[in-house]
Amino acid sequence: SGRLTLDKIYRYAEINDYLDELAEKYETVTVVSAGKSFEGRDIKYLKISTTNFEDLSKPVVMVQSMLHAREWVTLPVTLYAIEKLVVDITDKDLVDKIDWIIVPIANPDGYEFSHTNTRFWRKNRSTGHLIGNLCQGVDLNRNFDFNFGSISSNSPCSETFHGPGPFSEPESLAIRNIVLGNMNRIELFLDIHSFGSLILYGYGSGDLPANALTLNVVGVRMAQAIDAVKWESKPNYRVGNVAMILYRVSGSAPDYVQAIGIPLSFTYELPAYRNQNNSLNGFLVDPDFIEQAGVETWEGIKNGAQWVLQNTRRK
Ligand code: 0X9
Ligand code: ZN
Repeated sequence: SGRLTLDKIYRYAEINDYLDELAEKYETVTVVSAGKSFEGRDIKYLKISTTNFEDLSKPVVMVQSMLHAREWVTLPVTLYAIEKLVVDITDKDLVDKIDWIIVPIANPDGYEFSHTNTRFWRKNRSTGHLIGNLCQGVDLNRNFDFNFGSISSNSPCSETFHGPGPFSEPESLAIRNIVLGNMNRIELFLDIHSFGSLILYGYGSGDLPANALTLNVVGVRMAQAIDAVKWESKPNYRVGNVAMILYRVSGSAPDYVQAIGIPLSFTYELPAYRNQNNSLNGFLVDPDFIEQAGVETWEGIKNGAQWVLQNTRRK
């Protein structure tokens, strides 16, 4: 709508208002709540369709951000993608021939807490597992039901605490329900994080999905598209299996999504942009770099979506 600018990081309530405004103003946009967070905030997402989202003929690309609270730059990047899909459409086919699901704030409680209390908060804010009154929160990217608990922390105080059980958290359940509700249509799932300049595919155990070669081809194409956008001081993206090029994980969202049969599922780790002290910190991003992040990341998303268009199983 033009109301949001790319020079600041908006709060949860502002984002919700913006999503509602978009839905009012544009016929292509529907706002849905995927359910409530632990503290009762709606986990809102957009369905974008130029025809009718309920007619099931088009492939769906799903993008989510802010599963980890402190990774602030992932939010404006997703808002930028929404703008390119709704307001300032430069790639018409991607809008006409694909339906989109966009979840800008997958972890609203953690996100707000990172504004009001602890800037580097990562997890959600659940209390089901507290030790005394300490160690709130579960790492939502360890709480999904794939290899649950095998390569993540059992300790509530850990930053990678996996939670009391698979899908113990309302936020991961909400994401799961979106995916299951659109099971046969989602052909590309992008979970946007920061930082590392990485395009990662499964599995976190080091085992490869049956279509790992395709995942690699698509990931490399996305990385090349991002790297082709020329900005200063931008590291090249690396592409690969998460366990081979980053570390081993279990219970992650993209692994679950891949394992249940969505063809292409990636973690998209943005670069560490410069902060206001001119040093690199992936979490504290100088607002001057928000637009750059948005433009670059859109190149990657767009390229992945173009692959879906050319290879969709629905045509
Ligand atoms: O550890 C994580 O959850 C992700 N990195 S972060 O620094 N944003 O916390 C990486 C998860 C990668 N998992 C899969 N691609 N399966
Ligand atoms: Zn993350």
